[in-house]
Amino acid sequence: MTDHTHSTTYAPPEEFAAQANVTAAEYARADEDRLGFWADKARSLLDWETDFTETLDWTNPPFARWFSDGRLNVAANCLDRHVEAGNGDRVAIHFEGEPGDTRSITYAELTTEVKKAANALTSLGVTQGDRVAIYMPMIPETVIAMLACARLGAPHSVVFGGFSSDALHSRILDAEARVVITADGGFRRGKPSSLKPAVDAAIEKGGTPVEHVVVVERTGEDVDWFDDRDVAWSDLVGKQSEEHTAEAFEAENPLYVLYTSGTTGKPKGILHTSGGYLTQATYSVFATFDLKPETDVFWCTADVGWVTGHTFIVYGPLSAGATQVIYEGTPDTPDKGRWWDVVQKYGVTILYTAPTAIRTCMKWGDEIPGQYDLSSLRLLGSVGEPINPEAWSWYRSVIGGDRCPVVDTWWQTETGAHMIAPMPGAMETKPGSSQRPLPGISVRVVDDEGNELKNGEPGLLVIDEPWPAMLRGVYGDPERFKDTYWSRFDGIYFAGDGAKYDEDGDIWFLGRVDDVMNVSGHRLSTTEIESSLVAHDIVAEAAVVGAEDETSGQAVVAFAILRGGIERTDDMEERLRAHVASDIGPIAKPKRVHIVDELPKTRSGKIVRRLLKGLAEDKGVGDASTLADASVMDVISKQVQGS
Ligand code: 6R9
Repeated sequence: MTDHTHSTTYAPPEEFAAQANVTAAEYARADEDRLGFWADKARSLLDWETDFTETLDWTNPPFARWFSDGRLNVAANCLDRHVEAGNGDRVAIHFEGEPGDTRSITYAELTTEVKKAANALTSLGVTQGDRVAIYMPMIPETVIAMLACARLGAPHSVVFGGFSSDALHSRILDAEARVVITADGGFRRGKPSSLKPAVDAAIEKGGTPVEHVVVVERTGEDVDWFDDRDVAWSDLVGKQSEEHTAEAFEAENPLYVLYTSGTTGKPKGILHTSGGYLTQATYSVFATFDLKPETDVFWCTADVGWVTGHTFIVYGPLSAGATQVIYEGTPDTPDKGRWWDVVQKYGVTILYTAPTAIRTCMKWGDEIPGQYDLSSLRLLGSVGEPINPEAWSWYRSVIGGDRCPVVDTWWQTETGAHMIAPMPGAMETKPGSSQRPLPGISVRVVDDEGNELKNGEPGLLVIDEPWPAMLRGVYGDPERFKDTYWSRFDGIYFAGDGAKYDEDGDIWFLGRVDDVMNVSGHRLSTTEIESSLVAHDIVAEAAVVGAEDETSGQAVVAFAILRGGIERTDDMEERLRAHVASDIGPIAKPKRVHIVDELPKTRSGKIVRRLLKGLAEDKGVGDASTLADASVMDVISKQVQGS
């Protein structure tokens, strides 16, 4: 059997290691005194109006309190302090609109805009503790709105702009938001894509406490207007004073509620608070991304509607004083070179994106990035799914010119910030592995009984010590918080991911636990078989499911998308089955490999294997409403029936 964990590792370039923010000594320092380490980080990375005396209160687990008698203002840490330190002229945001309009906003300008927006929200009656829903495209006003809420101590709940009015309705209800901030729409795939009508429809459904809807004009499209509740952002914010003093709030003041893309059941409102979250978010940016605020240009391609956008577009980079790029639209508008054009244009040095995007670019072919100057890049990051070694290697060589370390960062909405990722200047990086917990973070891989599995067997990832950016609960539902995360193993956080150690002690993720297959009594990981398929030179992307099977319990059924320019032939399925069998072992040989044009993905790019499982088991398509594009299931379904 080929073990994908026996891979080449890559040492950082010498110059990179020599200037790195984090060296190997940091692990030892954190291991010696974990709480002392985080207390130092909180004090050195953030400005506190009142210092804290207690680092962690864990007397009432699983409800943690970090730095709880300290006081700070999160927005002032992201804005005012940089201006006061003389960096007001530094660009905070290079905004690139999809149609090609651009704006560069300095820290001084962003601070002024946030002060005005905070005054505007105050004029609508928003005060500490009030929830504000935000339903926006990827434009600077989204960041301004979030920071204005933070400045007032009013938790925001950002709802991804691609979600339906139903999803928005249930989230507004659950969060009891009295104010919604939205836009007429944004630009996607070369045309305006509306948002305000979904807000109107959500309120129409009834039962919401919404009193005010603030509307940013972005596309200029006509929208319905309700004088009793709608107000234009430009009118409301435009007339406000530029003076606003940020009040300090306690470290545990709620910062935001973010609903996780639940596959089943009511979405969970993940609650994050201020001091601990901002400490670990800021640390992640300096440690994993090795940020040098004076010289780097950081670009996280996520949407701000996901946790990755919260932590790595808004709070982490701005608290760290970074210059970053925000791009509004899709990677193939007006053509498939758009991302690389953005990298070249702004001299992006650190790029953070998802495996699904990397595989899509692989599929489009090396010639496209090859037309651009990507030499500004010095570090590449990945997040969202296990990254196949093949995609990792492609990313490193084609995008990173064989010179940029690649950091695969494992974390969750619930963890708030990075948990497992290599420190790029302190170790060799390894294709496909997230490697080690960050300094100050403690995790284990355990079996069903909670015994640690050090020997390479697949198990479950748990976090066995509280961490500063941990979720503080499920909004309004403490029982669900305990049941979901803390009941599987007593007092230990259960992440829901399968994982294993390799012989070097590096961690490999095997997909969600519900993605682990059991074929004839053998536990097989969907991720491993997908990686094997993607390593074949005709395959761009693959998804694998365990379909019910009379003889083997589950059978491996694969769905594969061909690379650009490869013509479909009759022998392909057989070749791919044989490839997996020789690569991983006969037990992993797929029963079927369906060649398809699309895979079902959520709006954050995660493959929804549940739907493919339904198809593979002949049970029909199932509920496709969480998909970015619900029509892909029809396409796939026809292709599967025809093959
Ligand atoms: C940040 C984010 C969390 C789930 C997580 C895991 C998967 C994320 C990963 C990864 C393997 C990585 N995941 N990063 N799996 N390697 N580097 O994506 O948050 O949307 O809450 O998803 O995503 O399954 O449990 P969220």
